[in-house]
Amino acid sequence: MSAIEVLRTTCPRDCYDACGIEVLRRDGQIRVRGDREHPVSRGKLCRKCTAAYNGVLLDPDARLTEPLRRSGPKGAGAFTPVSWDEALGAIAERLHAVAAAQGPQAILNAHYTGTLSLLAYAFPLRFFARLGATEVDPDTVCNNAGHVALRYVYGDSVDGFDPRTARDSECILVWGANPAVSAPHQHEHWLPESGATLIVVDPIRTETARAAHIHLQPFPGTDAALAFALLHVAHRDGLVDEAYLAAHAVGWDELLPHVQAATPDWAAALTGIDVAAIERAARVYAAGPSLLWIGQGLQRQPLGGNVVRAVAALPPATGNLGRPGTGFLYLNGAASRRIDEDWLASGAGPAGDRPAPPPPVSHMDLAEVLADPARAGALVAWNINIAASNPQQAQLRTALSRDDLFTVAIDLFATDTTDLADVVLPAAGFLEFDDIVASYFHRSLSAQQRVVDPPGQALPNTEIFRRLAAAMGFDDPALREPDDVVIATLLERAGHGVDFAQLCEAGTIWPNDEPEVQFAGAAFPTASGRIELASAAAQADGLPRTPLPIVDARPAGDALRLLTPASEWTLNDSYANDIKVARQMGPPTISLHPDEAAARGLAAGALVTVTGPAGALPLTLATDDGVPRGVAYAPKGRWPKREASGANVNVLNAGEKADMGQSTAVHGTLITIAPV
Ligand SMILES: Nc1nc2c(c(=O)[nH]1)N[C@H]1C(S)=C(S)[C@@H](COP(=O)(O)OP(=O)(O)OC[C@H]3O[C@@H](n4cnc5c(=O)[nH]c(N)nc54)[C@H](O)[C@@H]3O)O[C@H]1N2
Ligand SMILES: Nc1nc2c(c(=O)[nH]1)N[C@H]1C(S)=C(S)[C@@H](COP(=O)(O)OP(=O)(O)OC[C@H]3O[C@@H](n4cnc5c(=O)[nH]c(N)nc54)[C@H](O)[C@@H]3O)O[C@H]1N2
Ligand code: SF4
Ligand SMILES: [Mo]
Repeated sequence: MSAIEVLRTTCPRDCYDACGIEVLRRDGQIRVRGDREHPVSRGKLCRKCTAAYNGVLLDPDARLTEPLRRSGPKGAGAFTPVSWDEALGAIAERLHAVAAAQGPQAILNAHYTGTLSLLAYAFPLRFFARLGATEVDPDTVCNNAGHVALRYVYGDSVDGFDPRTARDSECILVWGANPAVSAPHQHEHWLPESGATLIVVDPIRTETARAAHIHLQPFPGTDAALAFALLHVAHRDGLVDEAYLAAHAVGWDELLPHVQAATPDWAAALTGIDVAAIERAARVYAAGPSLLWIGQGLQRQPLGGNVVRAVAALPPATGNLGRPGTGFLYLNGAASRRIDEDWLASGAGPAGDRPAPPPPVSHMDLAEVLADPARAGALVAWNINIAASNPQQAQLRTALSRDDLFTVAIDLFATDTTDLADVVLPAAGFLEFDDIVASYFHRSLSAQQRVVDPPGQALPNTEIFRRLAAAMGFDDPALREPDDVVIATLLERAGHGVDFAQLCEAGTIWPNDEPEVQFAGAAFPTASGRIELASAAAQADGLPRTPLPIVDARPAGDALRLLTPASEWTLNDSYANDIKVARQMGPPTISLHPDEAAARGLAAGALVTVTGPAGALPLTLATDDGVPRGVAYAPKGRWPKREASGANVNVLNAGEKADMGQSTAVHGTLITIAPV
């Protein structure tokens, strides 16, 4: 037997952590574990990835290993293996035919974050830009309302605090994020080791909330009232940084009347949080230095954009911006590590030399658009499992079953989405190709290394789209650039003085030795060059000039507000097909407060029918006193085809939009529950 090699790579999933991974390899067999020297993973991956990366990901029987063509009715799961040439030839022929008959905008490009590694995520977009396809705006299924809101206020949503600055923080306010599940290493290490007072705002008493010094538990969709009340206390108690506002913000005068009206008593009545807790949290946060983590769960609400604008007023108003230990984070984009994402996604120079793409479509409208032959002749779904993660699950299935819709699906596994496709292409997993990972929390840059061969004929996204471009007769050099050249160019442009071999050796680098201070230069890319607490841009878009102290109405009658956030055991919809993960997940449940269940005559363990605006779903009732009255909790991430009902929680979700960015308001879903 040969010696064991130890190789470094990085988890590229849609997760804040971007863990460093150690791969032990001998005779072509590998075992995956956390990199002990990596400051984030510290020798331990999350439990779901430990299972899946040593389980279903390496299981050739579970993986797609060859291109497939449908050989039975849509959705029946009957496919015949074909060669890459035949599959790509068939795709090229149909895409050309749709483009000729209807125009290329009738070809839809649906993609998201199955992998966030830079090339596999973005290089294929060069192909779609050349084609002139309609993009299904990726962030509309996740976090676009928050992006739009933060751009109104700061001109930028992807330039967050550097987490290392927490060493100078006295308080960390986590607002509508649940790192115990969605960023497990930040929950386990970063938060407690900061030594800061931890304030968590979450309607659910999550593990993150349990670990907090102060847990504020608002009714979902009432956070703007809380934000205004915190500003009220800060203002009343002389904790507003008038000098910072005068120098760097516009619109505080317009906000102030709302702030003065938003007493803690008023907010307590709307949010359900008691006055003393509001007062205490306001003083601790305002005293600072404080960090604000704006979670993605926070803005998946009917008024989610307004909520984020209101919350985003806290850092400048209290002087918690522009000095060590302060700032806010929604996401840290790769540009903060000088990665040229525009070039990666287009291969071209500045945006000016490209033809304008057709207007994007929201994921909230995808089912409707796909049902319309005039608008949708073909769909390419890659890096996403729309039949599990999108709203209007039943309507989407019907649309995907249209005989005259040509669907290509690209994945590692046979998902609900690939089952409904005409051509299925097998994608390589992250252990099987080289790439770069840029965490969206840490300001680090990491290598993703090929440590094992892909199963069968699977190929990375990049190579699939290079070959498809060739099959289509597109000969633009940008569509043919090999991965090693793209990687080298990205690293060279970033100018951190490392090439890919050096990055692989290091695993992860932090381009700056010292934490950067967010907005240290107080240069805000808004129209005024300042923080816009009142925004003419928002007004021009038909929105209020300032955030408003408004909340969602409480559900009427016996309706409950359903929250379906991240699940501990899946990463979005991934890993539900891993045997160990599936065992841990158990049957699908919906949790209510014990008093809520009792008031409805429902006992834990009962089978209930949950009815939402788009459909109904049988679930097992559970009770949890961390869930408030009037709210139900059922995490996302199950595969419809693995459920007895053939559906998951998105069968309930009608695709209601938030107030900004055509984005999802999934946590605004109202349901009723009845015994089966
Ligand atoms: N009810 C409800 N629904 C939600 C949400 C919610 O909170 N509640 N959250 C929403 C959010 S935040 C998001 S981000 C979406 C996520 O929804 P999705 O993007 O659909 O979920 P993922 O599981 O991240 O990835 C989808 C697929 O990508 C595949 N994949 C992984 N790596 C690769 C690769 O290298 N190449 C290719 N071609 N495929 C790959 C995986 O196998 C997986 O099947 O779901 C949304 N849906
Ligand atoms: N294990 C695991 N990790 C993941 C994912 C996963 O599916 N599983 N998904 C990844 C993806 S795609 C994303 S976008 C991130 C998301 O990760 P986070 O940013 O943590 O967001 P969510 O988990 O969607 O929701 C966080 C919290 O928001 C709360 N919430 C819901 N409504 C409200 C409200 O009205 N007000 C307030 N204050 N809180 C509210 C929910 O109760 C939940 O606990 O996680 C990533 N990490
Ligand atoms: S999903 Fe997140 S926590 Fe799990 S291994 Fe990947 S980066 Fe780490
Ligand atoms: Mo997401």
